[in-house]
Amino acid sequence: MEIIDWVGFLMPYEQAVNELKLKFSNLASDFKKQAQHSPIEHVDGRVKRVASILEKAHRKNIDYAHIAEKIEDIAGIRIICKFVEDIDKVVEMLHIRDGIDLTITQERDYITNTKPSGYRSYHILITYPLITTSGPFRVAAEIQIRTMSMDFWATIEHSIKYKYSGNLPDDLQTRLKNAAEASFQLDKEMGYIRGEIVEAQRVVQQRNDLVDQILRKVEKLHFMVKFDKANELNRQFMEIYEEGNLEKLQGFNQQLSLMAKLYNVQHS
Ligand code: 0O2
Repeated sequence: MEIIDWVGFLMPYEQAVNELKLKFSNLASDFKKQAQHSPIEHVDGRVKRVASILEKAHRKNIDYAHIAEKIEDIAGIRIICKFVEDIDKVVEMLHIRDGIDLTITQERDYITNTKPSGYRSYHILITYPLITTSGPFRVAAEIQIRTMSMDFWATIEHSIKYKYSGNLPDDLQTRLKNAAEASFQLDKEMGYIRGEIVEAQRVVQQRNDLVDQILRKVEKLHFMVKFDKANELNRQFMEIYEEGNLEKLQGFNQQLSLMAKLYNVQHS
């Protein structure tokens, strides 16, 4: 049997995981910077461990020479969302990228078609182009899109299944099924109050941004023009902040902008 150079074999997959993770994380930051709800909560990625690749090859009767073509989830990206609705948005965004910086080869909707185990997640299989030292190259990758609740369940179930090598005792299987149902109900309930949650997040984000802007301006006024009333501004800020009135904070921020203009202080 031919010896596989695993380090060299896995290198392009690592590159693909790193690039894809960065792309989707940047997308999430863009939404947040524009004070919009990001359908992407966070992004994880991993290259399958050699032991898991060998186990899968053995389970599916795949010859070692065909591992690269037949095992399509050696590179894996996981996009975690808050709401089920966000999953549709992420899928839509991936469709837009299809043929641009990735190519979709297959989709598996385990949300509509929940697996008998109770597993829910949306899988998109892709090929991803890489430029390596030996030239252009396409690697297969699997993107799993799921809510936090689906992810929690899947992670727990995966480790339990691993511990029992797939042969779960009946009572454990029943409990996991119940937990899958609870996870489904949680997603449903959160979906009903999605609007409220998104609005609350927007207000918190807006308040945090305002506080950052105000403190930056006070700091600049203090250090750049030795503004002797900086302490007084800080006191006023704390008073308004503790009152928790967003409009007053906005007004105070505008007042500081005028002051900064008057003293010719550049601020971002
Ligand atoms: P790992 O360790 O996460 O990489 P199939 O063709 O259906 O027999 P295949 O090719 O594995 O199987 O595809 P499938 O079913 O879409 O599964 C791909 C991955 O989805 C799995 O990879 C798991 O990560 C996840 N998954 C699928 N079913 C379940 C499930 O019932 N429970 C949990 N927790 N995860 C699941 P691996 O290689 O199995 O595992």
